[in-house]
Amino acid sequence: MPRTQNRRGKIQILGSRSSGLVMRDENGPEVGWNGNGVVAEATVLIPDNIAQDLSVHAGSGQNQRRQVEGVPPNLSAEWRSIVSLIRKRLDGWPGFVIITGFPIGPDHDVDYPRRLVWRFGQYLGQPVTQDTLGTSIYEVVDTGASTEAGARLSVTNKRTGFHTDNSFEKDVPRYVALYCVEAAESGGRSQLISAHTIVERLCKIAPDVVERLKLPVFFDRRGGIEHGEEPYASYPVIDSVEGRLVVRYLRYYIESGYAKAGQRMDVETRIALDTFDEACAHPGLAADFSLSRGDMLIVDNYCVLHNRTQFHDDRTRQRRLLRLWLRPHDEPGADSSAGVGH
Ligand SMILES: O=C(O)CCC(=O)C(=O)O
Ligand SMILES: [Fe+2]
Repeated sequence: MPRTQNRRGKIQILGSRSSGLVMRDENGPEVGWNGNGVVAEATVLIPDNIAQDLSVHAGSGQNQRRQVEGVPPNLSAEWRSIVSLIRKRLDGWPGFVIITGFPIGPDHDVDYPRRLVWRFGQYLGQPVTQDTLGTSIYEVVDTGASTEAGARLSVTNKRTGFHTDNSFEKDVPRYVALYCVEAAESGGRSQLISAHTIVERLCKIAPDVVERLKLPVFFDRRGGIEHGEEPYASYPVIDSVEGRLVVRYLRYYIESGYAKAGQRMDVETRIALDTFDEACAHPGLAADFSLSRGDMLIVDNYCVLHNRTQFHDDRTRQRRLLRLWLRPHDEPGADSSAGVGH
């Protein structure tokens, strides 16, 4: 039985089953899957009557000050059971959830989606900041900025490549939530891949690659730095925290991380990263779907990589997603108001 092990924990690979492979983190549930078969299981529809309840709460108070409120003490039993189903999908198998049925109509004011994600997000976890400005609700929109000039991929219309968010900072946010306010005219599909599936595959076909990826590589911090800090950092791609697999990856930022660190990437590292990319590109491994207006995707950012395909906007309407990074309420440190990274 292949087995990966690193500094802080163990990831045990148990075998495979038809819907994907079965792995067990030391402290985690069975995880690992491939293909689109999981999408239906990962989809949660919010029934109309319950959705209306959220809509009423999010419906007023334009530009109100956003306080971190946590789970409302009077949250209804229906909501509690939906939240627990979502947490089950996120913390167990398959490690992501697509939530449909959030009310979003033409009459809602522009700030309404922000209030809605802010309120709903806190049913699941505590929002953490996403940049040096302290942004907690981050707009994913094509601003026309250039990645060559230092912009993050999330503000362009480019394919992002399979990645995990904030891979270049010490604290990796556990949940990444993306709420679709407007879909693109074309493209902008979501693709997800199980890190467990990739690691298991690599253990089988290229164990030396796994060994290399457990050692640090450079990452570009993409502007997320305070005065005097280095613009790059180094972390392993394959790591674990308290027995859970944690993958940090974004190939473009790794390439520019080496450039910023003034380091040449050695051949062994390049082969390891290429092999990781090839594993992600292996046919049939990724779940592939489109988010429609009003849908929310949430991934366990420790062990599910996401890719956004290139997109094209309508001349009058831009694709727009709102992104939250959440720390589950029951995770250590969740009651602190400090954000992750920068
Ligand atoms: O545009 C998307 O669908 C997601 C972009 C992305 O990966 C992110 O904002 O983290
Ligand atoms: Fe992302």
